[in-house]
Amino acid sequence: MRVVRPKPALLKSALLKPALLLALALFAPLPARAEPAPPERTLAQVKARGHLVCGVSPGVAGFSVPDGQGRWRGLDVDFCRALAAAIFDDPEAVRFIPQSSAARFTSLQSGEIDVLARNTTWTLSRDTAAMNFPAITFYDGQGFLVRKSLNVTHVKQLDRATICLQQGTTTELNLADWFRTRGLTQNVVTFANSEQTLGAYESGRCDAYSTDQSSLYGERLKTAHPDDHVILSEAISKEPFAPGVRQGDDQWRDIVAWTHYAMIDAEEAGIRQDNVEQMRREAPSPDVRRILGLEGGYGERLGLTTDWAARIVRHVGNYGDSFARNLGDATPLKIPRGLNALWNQGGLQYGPPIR
Ligand SMILES: N[C@@H](CCC(=O)N[C@@H](CS)C(=O)NCC(=O)O)C(=O)O
Repeated sequence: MRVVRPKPALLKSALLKPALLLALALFAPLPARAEPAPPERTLAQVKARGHLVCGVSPGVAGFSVPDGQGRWRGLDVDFCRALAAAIFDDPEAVRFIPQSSAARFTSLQSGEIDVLARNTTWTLSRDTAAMNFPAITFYDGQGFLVRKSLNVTHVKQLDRATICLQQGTTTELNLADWFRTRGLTQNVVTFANSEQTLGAYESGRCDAYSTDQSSLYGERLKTAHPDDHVILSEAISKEPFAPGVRQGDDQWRDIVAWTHYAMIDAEEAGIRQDNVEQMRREAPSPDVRRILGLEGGYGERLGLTTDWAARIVRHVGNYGDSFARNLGDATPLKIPRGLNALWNQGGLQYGPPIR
């Protein structure tokens, strides 16, 4: 509330006019109102608990999926481990809670999870629904998986086709918009999870399976005969994936944002998981020194330690390390860097400076 103080001239005349004086008394500056309750301090809660609680997808290859030993793996999983590394110097200090598409936002709101790292698209309606999206960790778009035998190469050839997709996602509205604006007809069948959606597609119930292109790489490999299916090259939407946090905790929002930027900036500066110790010893440039905490107290400004970013790269790697390990050419998925290349290599991944 803005407090309006009476001007001196007005005060003077008020002394002469008791009625005005009374009015002024009534509108006199109120005692300062109680400050709003301090925002929830997620970092303090995480530290007190001794581990991070991270909401992830139940099973999207390359992003978050338990391996044969039950160990969670993927780009989103690495992001949570990077946060745990920055906070605890321990990438294992994190508990993963699988989240369905429909329940993920409620889990964040209720405080069940500290952060949602789950192939989740940043949209205005989600951003204004009591959550924030601190940084884009993966740029994607909505795609289509179809049988090669259909001989479809463009999405518009799916006019009147039956398309399987998942409830509680951005997919349904994108599809309706795209088909309607082109005067095309779509028959949509929706399912509660990706297992059911893929099952329906494989059984022939639908002509196409539509979701984020990055998910379709893994879904295709789950089919009995991956070579019988193709992912169309066209994307019909923008799907910027970002971790989600609750509104009202700027410190936590900063930590989540800068964990991603530290991984991007480290890649740009040539600091990798396999050379981070050598980089710390040799500290070849001011940029490297600042990122690795040899110069300036940037980690402390986040409520972390000086070596927060060094911890991230040592335990998890830079963004390129994580991308290569989970999605790149050395993995079965072979997802191109594309829009997720660094900004100076033709992509969109751009970390603000650590300084
Ligand atoms: N990026 C989209 C879609 C995210 C999404 O939920 N995708 C599904 C389809 S692959 C998924 O992750 N399913 C995992 C599951 O049900 O196990 C969004 O944020 O709405």
